[in-house]
Amino acid sequence: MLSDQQIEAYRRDGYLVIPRLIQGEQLAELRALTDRIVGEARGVAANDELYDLEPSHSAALPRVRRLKPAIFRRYAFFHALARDPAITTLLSSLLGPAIRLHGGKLNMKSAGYGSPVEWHQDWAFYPHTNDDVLATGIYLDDCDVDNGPLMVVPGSHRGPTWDHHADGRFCGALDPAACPLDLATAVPLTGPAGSMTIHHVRLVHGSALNRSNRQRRLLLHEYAAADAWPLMGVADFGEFNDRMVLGEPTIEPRVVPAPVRMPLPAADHQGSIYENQRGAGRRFFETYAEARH
Ligand SMILES: O=C(O)CCC(=O)C(=O)O
Repeated sequence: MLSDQQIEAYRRDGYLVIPRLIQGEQLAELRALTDRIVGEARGVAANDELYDLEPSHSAALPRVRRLKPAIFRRYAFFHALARDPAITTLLSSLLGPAIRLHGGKLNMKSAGYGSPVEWHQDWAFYPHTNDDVLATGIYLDDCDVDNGPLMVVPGSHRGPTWDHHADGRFCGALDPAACPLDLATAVPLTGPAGSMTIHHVRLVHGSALNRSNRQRRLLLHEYAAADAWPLMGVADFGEFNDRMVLGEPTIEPRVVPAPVRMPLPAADHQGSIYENQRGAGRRFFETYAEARH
């Protein structure tokens, strides 16, 4: 369980880092399996159900940007890790006794060219009936300020839900020039391999291009309290309930007055946050990376 101090910090700042949560054989298997799946991208020509590819990817020189949610269906290891009691027990301190997995993915951020993720709130992608929703991120590699750590704006989860649209369509990124957010207060979430970050669904976050010579892989899991129902609807009720990772499901959503904007009309570039953000025309992290190097 989390301590009272950790719970208080999460409520105030919107994030936590749990150092070295995943260790030993479990971490070794996570890294080895990821290497194997990425190796199998050789020969893949275009984005598909499993792979989101860097713009510079070619079948001969595979460059994977993200492993998509299909990893949880295809690989028992990833399916089990998202449900590991070491994680769900911690999260019950924040989300209560009944928790559903909303989704997840593994972002690669490879050495030298790993793509940035522009500032955004996950809530803009998947608003729910209440905001007891968060994402965890497990670092597969040691992560410091140079290899593209997740960056968060403390306390921003208690503020507005910012506009994530451009030219009248959802684009998955907010416009820092149009939001009175002090990005100078952003904090990098760093830690040794196996550390786990936790961020609130409304927290503003992003990450820079990885120009270091070390990769930074981050396994993201999104979790919701069972009574937080997605406003975009439930396509398959059986599958929805199969994603319960702790406690019992409910058909009685809890509704709270959190500020919401719907991710509609849908992005021009569907597929992943990287694809969505192509429509943003905002490239905060390009100049950020230039300034740091
Ligand atoms: O990989 C990262 O650094 C950030 C990822 C993220 O925020 C997302 O995919 O929603």
